[in-house]
Amino acid sequence: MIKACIFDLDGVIVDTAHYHFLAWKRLADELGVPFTEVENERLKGVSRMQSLEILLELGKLQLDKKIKEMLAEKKNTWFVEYVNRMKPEEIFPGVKELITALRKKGQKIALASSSKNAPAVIHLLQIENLFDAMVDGTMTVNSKPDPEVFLLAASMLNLKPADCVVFEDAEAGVEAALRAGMKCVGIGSVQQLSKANLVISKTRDFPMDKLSSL
Ligand code: B16
Ligand code: MG
Repeated sequence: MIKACIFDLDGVIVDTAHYHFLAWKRLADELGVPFTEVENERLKGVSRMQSLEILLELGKLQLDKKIKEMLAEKKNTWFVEYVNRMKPEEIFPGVKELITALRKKGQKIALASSSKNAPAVIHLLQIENLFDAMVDGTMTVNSKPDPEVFLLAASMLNLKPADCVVFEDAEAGVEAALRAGMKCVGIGSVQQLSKANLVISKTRDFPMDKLSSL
């Protein structure tokens, strides 16, 4: 029986995925790396440094560790600039209502994000009180598609993986959820997220009556 709903942040609760894309695109342009929304799909859900590695691979660039750290930091500074302009109203429509309704049904709610900026984003959106547990990129060693972030969320809720369903917009995140032994609702296109148990185009479209039959 599903007892907890675990939410990814970027692309599921708020469109920070777009701000990640804008910041990576800016860096890619500086480096002369061809980069569009298509290539960006590979970066979703993946840690900052791994995302940079993918970008460098696309541009066939090999750089030393110090330069890579500087570039990752630069991208993050831009991302933080975009995010700091965000208003609480930028939360995806219907998400607060969905989480509140799930809580009323007795579901535990957790956040499980690869982002080290997740606590700041949650604070900006003023939604800390919606979560029983929060896991972010500072608390894990391995990022999605590794299941670590979701397993940690389940253990913080004192629940078994099989009791949890994950809401994810990234292919790497869907893989991580399934590897954790959890159910997964994909947010986005069926083509990209075909491995999920159910795919919906927007988080607010989740049919709550499907919770028990995922
Ligand atoms: P940061 P999520 C992920 O967040 C993003 O999808 C991914 O694009 C980003 O690279 C990663 O966080 C790390 O973010 O640079 O802020 O630590 O989708 O798992 O909520
Ligand atoms: Mg995401």
